[in-house]
Amino acid sequence: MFEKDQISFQISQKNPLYLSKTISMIESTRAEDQEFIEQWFSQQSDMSVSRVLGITGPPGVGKSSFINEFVAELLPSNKTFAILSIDPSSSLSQGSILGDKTRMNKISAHPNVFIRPSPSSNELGGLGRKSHLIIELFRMAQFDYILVETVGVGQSEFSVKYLVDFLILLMQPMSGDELQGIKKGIIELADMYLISKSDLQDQTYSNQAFLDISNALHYQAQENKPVIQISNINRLGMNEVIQHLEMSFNEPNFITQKSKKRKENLTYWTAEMIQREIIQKLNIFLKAHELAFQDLDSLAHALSIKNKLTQDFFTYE
Ligand SMILES: Nc1nc2c(ncn2[C@@H]2O[C@H](COP(=O)(O)OP(=O)(O)OP(=O)(O)O)[C@@H](O)[C@H]2O)c(=O)[nH]1
Ligand SMILES: [Mg+2]
Repeated sequence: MFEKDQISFQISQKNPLYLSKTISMIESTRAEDQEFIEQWFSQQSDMSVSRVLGITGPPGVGKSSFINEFVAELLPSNKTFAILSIDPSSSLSQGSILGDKTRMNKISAHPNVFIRPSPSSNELGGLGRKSHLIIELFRMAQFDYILVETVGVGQSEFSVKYLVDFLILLMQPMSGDELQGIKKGIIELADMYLISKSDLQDQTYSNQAFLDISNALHYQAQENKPVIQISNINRLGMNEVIQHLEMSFNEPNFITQKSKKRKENLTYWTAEMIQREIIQKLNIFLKAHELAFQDLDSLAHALSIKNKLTQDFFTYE
């Protein structure tokens, strides 16, 4: 256990050791760790300057390589970066974690960059259970940029928007057909679309993808969202990406939107945290009453047990 004052000071200094220690406590399931972290968070002021960007897209599309290039481009301006890479496979193997870090080889050793791979839990379909609190920690440390890498699969495609201010979707179309499959919800969700690997010899697919996404946005009256062909190999599109981000973040409208979004995000995670605490308690309750489930010999019996235990649960201490 370390001192709260020490943590606050060291976090404000972006001390990597303390950031890691605090994240371990955030991720811990021990009640005393959770209590300590919540108390500590409650004492912090909510005055963040961070820009929180989500980078999402299918496996292998080039998310980590993009982060590597993007951060390398901005490092000379002396900005600070925290990167949370949420990996759905990392609970099974360490392979992809190493994968993400090696893809970020240009930036991983830089003192202004803190990279945290985080295993995802299955319950949120690709997002870590405590991702939002880790991002809050980075906000409190006042990193200039917080980048959240998530594989865009299933539910996480939709939950990730509650973690960030601005969502970037990477796509690598291999054939025109695949783009037909872009879900309407995703088009509405992202704030910027990047067609990755646009250095590949045959540009037909990249050009086609550009048209398809632009058309899809047009039909949904969202044509003001940028669609950019990029390459992480020859920096194609990087200046355009940075210019668009700069413009978006400085727009007066966006600043109002950002505080509205902050409220939406907090609402989502508060409900989420309540659900989780109730489920945790419910699991303990069910375990304590497992005997009641033995010898359920008829539907009538099952229903009466269900009613009795449901009632008991609400008065369970
Ligand atoms: N040709 C080309 N290859 C790229 C580009 N960007 C990434 N790659 C390659 O694509 C592969 C996957 O890149 P990553 O950056 O690891 O992709 P990712 O989306 O982070 O992958 P996961 O984290 O596993 O989902 C690697 O072999 C990269 O070298 C690019 O712009 N052009
Ligand atoms: Mg990656």
